[in-house]
Amino acid sequence: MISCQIFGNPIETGAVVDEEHLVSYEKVSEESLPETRLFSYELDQKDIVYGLGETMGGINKRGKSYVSYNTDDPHHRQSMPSMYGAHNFFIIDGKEPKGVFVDSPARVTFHVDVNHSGVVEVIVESADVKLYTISGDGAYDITRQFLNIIGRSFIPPLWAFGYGQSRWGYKNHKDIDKVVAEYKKVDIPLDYICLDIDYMDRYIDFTINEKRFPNMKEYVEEKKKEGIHLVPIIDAGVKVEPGNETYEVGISNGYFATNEEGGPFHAAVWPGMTHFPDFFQSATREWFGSEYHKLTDLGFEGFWNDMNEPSIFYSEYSHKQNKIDQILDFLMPSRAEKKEGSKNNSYHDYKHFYHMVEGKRRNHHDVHNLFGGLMIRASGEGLSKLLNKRYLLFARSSYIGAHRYGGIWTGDNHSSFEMLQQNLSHMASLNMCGFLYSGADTGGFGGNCSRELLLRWLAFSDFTPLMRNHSALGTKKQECYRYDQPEDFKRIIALRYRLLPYLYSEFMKAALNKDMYMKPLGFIYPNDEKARACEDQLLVGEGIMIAPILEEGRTKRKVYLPEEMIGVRFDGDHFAEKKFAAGEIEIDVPLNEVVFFIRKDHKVCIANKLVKSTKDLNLRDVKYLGYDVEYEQYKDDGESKL
Ligand code: MIG
Repeated sequence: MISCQIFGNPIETGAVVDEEHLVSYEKVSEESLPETRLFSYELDQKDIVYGLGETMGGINKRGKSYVSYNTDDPHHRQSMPSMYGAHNFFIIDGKEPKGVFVDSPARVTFHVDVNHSGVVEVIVESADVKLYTISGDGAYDITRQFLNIIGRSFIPPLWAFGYGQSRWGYKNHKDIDKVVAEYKKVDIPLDYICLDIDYMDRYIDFTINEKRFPNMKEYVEEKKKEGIHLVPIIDAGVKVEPGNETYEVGISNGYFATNEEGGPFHAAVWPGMTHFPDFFQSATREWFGSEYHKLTDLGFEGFWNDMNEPSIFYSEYSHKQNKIDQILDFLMPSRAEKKEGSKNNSYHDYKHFYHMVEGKRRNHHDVHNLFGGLMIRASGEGLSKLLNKRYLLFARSSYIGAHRYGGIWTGDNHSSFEMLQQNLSHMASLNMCGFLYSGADTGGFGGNCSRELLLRWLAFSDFTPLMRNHSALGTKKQECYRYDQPEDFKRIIALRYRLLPYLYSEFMKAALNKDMYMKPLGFIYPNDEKARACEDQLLVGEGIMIAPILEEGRTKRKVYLPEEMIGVRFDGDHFAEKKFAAGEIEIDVPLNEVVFFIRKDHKVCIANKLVKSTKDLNLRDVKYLGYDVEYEQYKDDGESKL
């Protein structure tokens, strides 16, 4: 049962599509209210609070406050209230389980049992809001109802499930060729390489630096023949420069967001001064989406969207303000701590930033959380018109609803085991709000990644739909071939490619049936307290449970089996199976092996042969592991639209 209370005059965010008319609507107040406590609930001691998508912390969100206010802050830490996305859906799983979705593009604060208060409170800054509440038979049922009303997840092509290599710092075709050649040399499969901002002409969207990539069209084609897709980045800001066609067309058609005087809003990001497309207007979305033809014409079929919070380095407003701000922050450290966000999200910038929303001028601050998601929508809608097959798209900032047009990655994490654990928790909560195609920067973006951490992280990423090794400029280079004994990396990545027939089948079934691909244990074993409390294991599709090593220096770990399962150990070549009774066991997991579990009465299909890229993968050439039952494998050509 889903009901929606409408307060004031909320704008249409596009989060809920409700194609089956499952929601009953009720207008609660005609007027917009000021900052309001929208929801409050007293928890029982055993209640679990699941959800909130891309927020820091564990699978159970109790004990913290979270603020939906999309923020580019590359110093990920447990105490940060906001990340890049606004995913205002959570579930209180107790005696009377309840799902709540706060549909508002403004700032929303969630206090979830802070200091053991036992209370969940939701505070909205703007009470023009739709409040959805969902009752049902437990957390899983409620999530499925929610996924039903927000619509089907984005579905990328099969190659997007391969292993991808990325790094901020690849400058030209020689750098890319080297990555391809080195991966070949160590015989590790690879499906795509991301092009970060340096492929562009001076960071100008939809351009190519022709000195660095002289014949891009031929080059893209040549790489595709080798089984490698190139995936360029597109940033939110369009460089202000006469001669930049995107800028000129944008200006003459009024496609850019404005300042108080009604002229285009200026702010500096990578290209220098930029204007931001006003993604709130459908004409702007259509135009920006069609700009991708400049890249699809060159043969590109996959893209990533960055800086779409939007992230702003400075503007004329924050610049003036910054000095005063800095002095005040220095004099009053508590003031600095209280201000949410980092240097790239300034209230002083956003205050001067306006959009046309449903025919009215609105200040950016009031609709902030929707900006990034609308860029995903513009890009996705454009790409589906331009290509007659599926596209890959993943972005940084998002709002629920954008999951229908693209996936997301979780931004600038760093090389630490804590971030690997965070990646696992994120997969649970992101799946709850439809972002099935997601993943983190494997190995960590900031900092230097050790051999041990990269191997353990890859062993987890083997199961996440987006499996991309990405790192920041200036950090230790993180490609697998740079570490000792690359054959160990090959063993771990080989598991991904052998398991692809199952992983792809389960992802596709989840997407097509509006289901989750990865789930917390408590969703499937709701009456098992140990399963409910489990923060370091996940279910992958219908049949697999994973229990990765998430701590440094460990080669053993405890695993909780809620029911009898078959443990599978993969050493790079062979799959050894062993049955375990329900209960707690301890397993050995050397650095170059992966162990996972097959649920009782389930089976898993694996590729007979290890391929070098999904180009050569035959989804029909499989054998089975696990129990002697039927398995219905989803198969298709991996690229036709659905
Ligand atoms: O200000 O394009 O999160 O993945 O490598 C940094 C450079 C901009 C942030 C992204 C990261 C990317 C980087 N970008």
